[in-house]
Amino acid sequence: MRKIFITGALGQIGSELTLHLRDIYGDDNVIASDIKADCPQNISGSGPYEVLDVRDSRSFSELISKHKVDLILHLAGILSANAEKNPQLAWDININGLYNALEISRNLRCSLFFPSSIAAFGPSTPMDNTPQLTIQRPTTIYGITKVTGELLCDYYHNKYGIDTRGVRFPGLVSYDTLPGGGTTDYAVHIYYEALQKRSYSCFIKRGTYMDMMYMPDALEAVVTLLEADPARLVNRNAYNISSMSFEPEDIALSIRKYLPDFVLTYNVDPVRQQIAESWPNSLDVTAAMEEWGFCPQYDLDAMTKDMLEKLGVKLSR
Ligand code: NAD
Ligand code: AKB
Repeated sequence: MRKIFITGALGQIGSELTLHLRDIYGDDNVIASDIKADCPQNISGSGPYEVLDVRDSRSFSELISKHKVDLILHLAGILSANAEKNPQLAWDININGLYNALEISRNLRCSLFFPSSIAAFGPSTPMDNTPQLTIQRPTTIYGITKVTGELLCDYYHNKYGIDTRGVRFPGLVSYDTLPGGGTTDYAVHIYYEALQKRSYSCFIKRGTYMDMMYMPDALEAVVTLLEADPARLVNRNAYNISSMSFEPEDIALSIRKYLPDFVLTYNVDPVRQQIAESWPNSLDVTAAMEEWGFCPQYDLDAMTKDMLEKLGVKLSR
């Protein structure tokens, strides 16, 4: 059985991925970690939890040895909007944290999963049906750390034979844990405020398309890639994945199918708008489908239905 160590496990992805992986691989085989000392009971009560700053290479390495880990899922990081507020911190955590994870993987012979992002593309990238292999000249510090991460993972695979794998996640929509300071966060906040206030003031401009995916499809994609036959993984570190592309009016229309009085207004944030405009409108996900069977289930309306149901229950507690 695999021994899996997750960094940044209390974030939007990790808080759900930890529990999903514990269901599959066994509670004791999935060690969650985060820089935060306060860990929710559903994570700390169902399996091991360690406090770790991924920049502390000695503690990181000791934990990997202590738990006899063979696979690191490196989720710790600073997302796009927060990264623009403090680019030096974003570089430190996103790059030095990843470097530590890669060096530990080399020294202790672990496999490594690293999530890249649609942010790894930039304004000179073809915007529609963005190819798997294309121009990558991002203009955000977050995107620069993601391209660097993709290349570092390629390097460690080619030079040291480390089994590195990764995807370029689109914006992820979920109801369990709020997103951690990104540009696509509006697509989560809109559901909360639709239920709580029947209105939402959007910081992204009408007509701005970005790729998105519902969290259950993201969790399934990670497991499918981790279990994939390595011989088939040509683009192993940075698969384009996505299941929908929409702009704010599309998600408002979808919400109105269930909440007809929902009102969408705009109060555009220039920083996040500029970031959004530098990212693709829609990705070509053919490589992920062909090389490891990526097969998302949720389109926009299916996601809206499930989000409103599950979030409604959560908010009424
Ligand atoms: P998040 O911001 O919700 O969570 C990140 C976690 O990392 C937080 O719990 C935070 O406490 C932790 N962290 C921050 N600095 C740390 C440090 N120095 N040491 C240890 N932990 C630290 O992010 P997320 O949405 O869960 O994203 C996880 C990864 O997936 C990130 O690399 C992100 O870039 C990538 N990603 C996310 C999305 C998305 O829409 N959620 C999309 C594309 C890529
Ligand atoms: C962000 O908006 O920063 C993230 C991402 C797409 O990487 N959700």
